[in-house]
Amino acid sequence: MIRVPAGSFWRGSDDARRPDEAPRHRVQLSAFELDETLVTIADYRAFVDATGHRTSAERFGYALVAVEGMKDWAWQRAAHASWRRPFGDLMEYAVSDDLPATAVGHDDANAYCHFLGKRLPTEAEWEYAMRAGSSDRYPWGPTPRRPDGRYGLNHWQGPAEGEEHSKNLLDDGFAYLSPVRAFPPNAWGFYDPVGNVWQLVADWYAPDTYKRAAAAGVVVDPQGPRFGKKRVTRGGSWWCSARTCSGFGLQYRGKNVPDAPFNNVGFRCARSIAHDKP
Ligand SMILES: [Ca+2]
Repeated sequence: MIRVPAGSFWRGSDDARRPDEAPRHRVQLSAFELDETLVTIADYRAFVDATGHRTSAERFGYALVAVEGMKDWAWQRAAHASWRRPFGDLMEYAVSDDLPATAVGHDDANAYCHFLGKRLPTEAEWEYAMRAGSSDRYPWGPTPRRPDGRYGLNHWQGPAEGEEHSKNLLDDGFAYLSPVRAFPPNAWGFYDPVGNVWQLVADWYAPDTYKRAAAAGVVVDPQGPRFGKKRVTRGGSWWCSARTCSGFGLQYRGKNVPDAPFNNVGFRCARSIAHDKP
């Protein structure tokens, strides 16, 4: 894990394209620790071997899966898909231990973190750590390409507009999931700060979270609303393309039904540090 010292950052934007990203406000955080990579298939297997945990996908008998050639938003129920086999019976797919564990619901992620004495990061902790000081859409700047011209995150590069997902041009090197250290880390050492998989965080989603926080002045260690129907996901995934999904990046607030097992959703764990208040 990487220790993130207490600090503060500006969250949201006054001219955001989406209302739930406004307004800009100051967030102050206590120190915490956070996994430097996404939880991998090997990590999750060790947890399941020790506890016998069954994920929501395993109880349902399917996970929600997207594949090349599929229409946008036409996610399919792939039989026998789970963290062990992210595409289930829908597609032959070579699984390796260093891919992120996917097709897990919020409870499945929580159970893993708690087993290790950890927890999911809050939405604010996630953004602070993934930004690593950046105020741009990506940790390295305003576009998906890093200053060296290479793509900095695993997302989807498709052909012409309107048929984005008909073919994966593979410009970033990966059709689907990528190993958790495949792309360079951000300035604080966190891998996959954006892209590869959406990342589950602790908070319930509400469209007015930022408005409430801003009304309180400087908000300290925000936890999000006490209740909700969907949980926040952040960062964007391998399925996000330039035109069909504006979600990949540091600002977009995704949301999922808690037990929905998508094969483009994963997580990393955090741990509180008792001292060192902001
Ligand atoms: Ca890709």
